[in-house]
Amino acid sequence: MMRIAIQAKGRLNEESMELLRESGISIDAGRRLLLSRSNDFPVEALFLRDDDIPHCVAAGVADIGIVGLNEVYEKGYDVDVIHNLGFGKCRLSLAIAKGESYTGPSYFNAKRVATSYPNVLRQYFEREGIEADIHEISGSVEVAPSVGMADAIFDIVSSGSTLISNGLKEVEKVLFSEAVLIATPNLSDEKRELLDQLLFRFQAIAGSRGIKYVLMNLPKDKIDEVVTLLPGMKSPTILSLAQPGWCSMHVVISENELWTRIEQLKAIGAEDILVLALEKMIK
Ligand code: PRT
Ligand code: ZN
Repeated sequence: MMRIAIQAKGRLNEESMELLRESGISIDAGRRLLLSRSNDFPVEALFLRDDDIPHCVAAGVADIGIVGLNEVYEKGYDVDVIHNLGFGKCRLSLAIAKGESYTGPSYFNAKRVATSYPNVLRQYFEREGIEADIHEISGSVEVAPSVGMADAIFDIVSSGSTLISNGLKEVEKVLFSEAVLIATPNLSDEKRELLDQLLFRFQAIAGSRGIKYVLMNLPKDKIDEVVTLLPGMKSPTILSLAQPGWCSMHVVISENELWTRIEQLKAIGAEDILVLALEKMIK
């Protein structure tokens, strides 16, 4: 039995639970228990505040966990970062009042900077050789400059709209973060095997993101042209149709080039094109 630490509520909870669900691991979070067992995989979920996840995993209270990389770096505990999960993307950035002119990192010398991430910020200033005054505050960091508590802030930025609505501008992007899977450093062989099974499932899900499964009817003499158009395809699936000279061809196409490819396929002579969601791609 392996124990996975998950954020109890907040920005990472829903997508963490969804990732487990898509991996065939259903956990009944509805009952709001601290600890909840899955019936279909030897794993139990421990629901915690995100701040507590790195420590719990480092101490072996949980074997693995899903948490933002920002928290892993800030807390500094000894955990292995196993896999980037592709959600909860954000960055830790320095921001100053919109009207200030920014001259580079040396701007922060002798400035007061408010943040909930003092350790990441201290390391950045050390690397840059800057002596600033770090004020640790636990919330509402973005209002610190307007109330005269600080000259600048160091905080999580995602869309940037919180900065704009507080009259601030982002001037240095210090750390890019996303949700990551972390593990305690000394996993037993048995748990390592469970972790590998879990990773295999996560990778299959990640591999299918942004990919569509496309079926089309195509004159057989156009097969080579389509294969040239989509060179990534090792060997396309082709089925003969009852109508002589025609086949059904199946390909996978990445979502960001889907419409361009479909126009090209139509121009080649493809008809009755079906685009289907691809749930998992197992290589
Ligand atoms: O209760 P608990 O301690 O578990 O949760 P929390 O309130 O500490 O964290 P939570 O749920 O807000 O965030 C969890 C994790 O989500 C963070 O540690 C990041 O890894 C990640 N994440 C991704 C974000 C954001 N995007 C984000 N936009 N965390 C916070 N924000 C906040 C940010 O603090 C700022 O106030 O959103 C605002 C900025 O957003 P934009 O879009 O206006 O730039
Ligand atoms: Zn938190």
